Amino acid sequence: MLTATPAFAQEYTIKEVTNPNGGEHPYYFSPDKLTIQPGDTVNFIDAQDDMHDVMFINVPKKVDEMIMSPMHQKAGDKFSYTFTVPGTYQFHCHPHEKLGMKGTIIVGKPSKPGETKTMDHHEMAEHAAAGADHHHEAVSASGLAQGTGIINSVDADKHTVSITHDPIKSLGWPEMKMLFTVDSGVDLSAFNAGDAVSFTLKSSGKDDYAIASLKKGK
Ligand SMILES: [Cu+2]
Repeated sequence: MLTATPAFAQEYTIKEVTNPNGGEHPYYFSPDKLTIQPGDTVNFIDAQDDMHDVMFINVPKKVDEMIMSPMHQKAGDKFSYTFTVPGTYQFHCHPHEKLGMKGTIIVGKPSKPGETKTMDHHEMAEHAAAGADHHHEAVSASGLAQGTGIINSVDADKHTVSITHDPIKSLGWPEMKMLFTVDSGVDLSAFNAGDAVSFTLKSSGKDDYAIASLKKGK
């Protein structure tokens, strides 16, 4: 044949990993960088029983849909997507976004500056079919989300508290160590590292939560 034969579409796997040893990077995608060709499919697979999802946050401008998985909870939970538009795709796991769980897929060749767009997945998630699990929906429905956990440290000057919280189902969050800003009305002098606490969260800005109330005991 004189014409070029198109390559067969390939399948790739990216694992959603919870590192049992914790450390600096307790959550990550493996691999977190992948180059594929248009028409190839990537399977994102939960590597263990833990909560992760996949949200594409920056994609080539010609992509006309939101690329977002439902929340994965069990080993083997899978989300597959076939990439047709060439360019650079960036994604993250929403619960672990701030812990650096993110990755990049290049389809064909990388996008040049200005050829990609940011996807507003927070807004779109509310309209997605799977949105019932999604925390923005949960929060807009109730205004507040409830949580429990153990205090790691208190910073009275900055009015923040570090809490290792239990899974917060309404937000789709697994157990995590998180730093929260606390409402000025809460007296932090009563709290110390090691305290078991219950708290309510309110949405503060697009992607953040603040503690609206805090009390001792789970
Ligand atoms: Cu994750």
